[in-house]
Amino acid sequence: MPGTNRFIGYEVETGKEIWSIRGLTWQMKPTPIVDGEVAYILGWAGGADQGSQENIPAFVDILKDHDVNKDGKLALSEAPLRYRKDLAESDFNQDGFYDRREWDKFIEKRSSVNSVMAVRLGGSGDMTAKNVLWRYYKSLPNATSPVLYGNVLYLMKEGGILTALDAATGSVLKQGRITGALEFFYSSPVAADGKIYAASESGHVAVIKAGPHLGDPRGERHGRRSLCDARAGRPALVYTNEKRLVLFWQLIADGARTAAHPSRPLAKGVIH
Ligand SMILES: [Ca+2]
Ligand SMILES: [Ca+2]
Repeated sequence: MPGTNRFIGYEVETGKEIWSIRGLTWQMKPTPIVDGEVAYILGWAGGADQGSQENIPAFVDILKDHDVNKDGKLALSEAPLRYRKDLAESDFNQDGFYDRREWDKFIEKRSSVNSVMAVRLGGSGDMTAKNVLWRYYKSLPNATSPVLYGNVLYLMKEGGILTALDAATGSVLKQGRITGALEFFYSSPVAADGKIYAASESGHVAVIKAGPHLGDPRGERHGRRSLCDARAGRPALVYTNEKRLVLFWQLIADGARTAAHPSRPLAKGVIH
């Protein structure tokens, strides 16, 4: 299960933590993919792209220099100015002060790095050094989950940028923009019938030939705005015939209600 900064394996019967992987970003939205013994975990959070990390002093050191009234606590007003904006979210018990635990979590947050990573499952304790197979740091989606299809991992980023990664190594096979859908993507793409289907916020559904070369990505408007405004995660099922594309959306925001939305017939030539 992915959480703030760690991917954790729990014992199903008891919920006891068995192993973990460090290095996740601090705000996880996409759903990880598990394929056999390997999991693919994507996370993107504001201020955590590679290169924007900060070395925050340890709690004992920050108290030494900034506990002005010497009460053994760090008030927000005592914190260095450059930390205050980010610190607001780290006062977990909302008492206006930062204790050791809250400060340690702030250090972890400001050192976390956005990435998509492949990890081998299993082990015991901290498996970060042994089980991280690869990480990739660029063109990461904020909300959409990746799709693994064949040996390719697809990332659908807002702005209509689709990246195909070699699932074995994390290297980029192809990256391109989806013509006609250069906009936000909140619902996750799905794969079926040799194609990737991606629906944008305003209802453009792009059909892209799967594989390392991505064909020629194009978008055509087939959905309705309300459909994609649900920001509902991944369509549960997609099938096509010669004239019609059908998407079944899992409406998480509506309490696990499933809806089917047959689209207008596909324009000739959209499927590559
Ligand atoms: Ca103080
Ligand atoms: Ca506090």
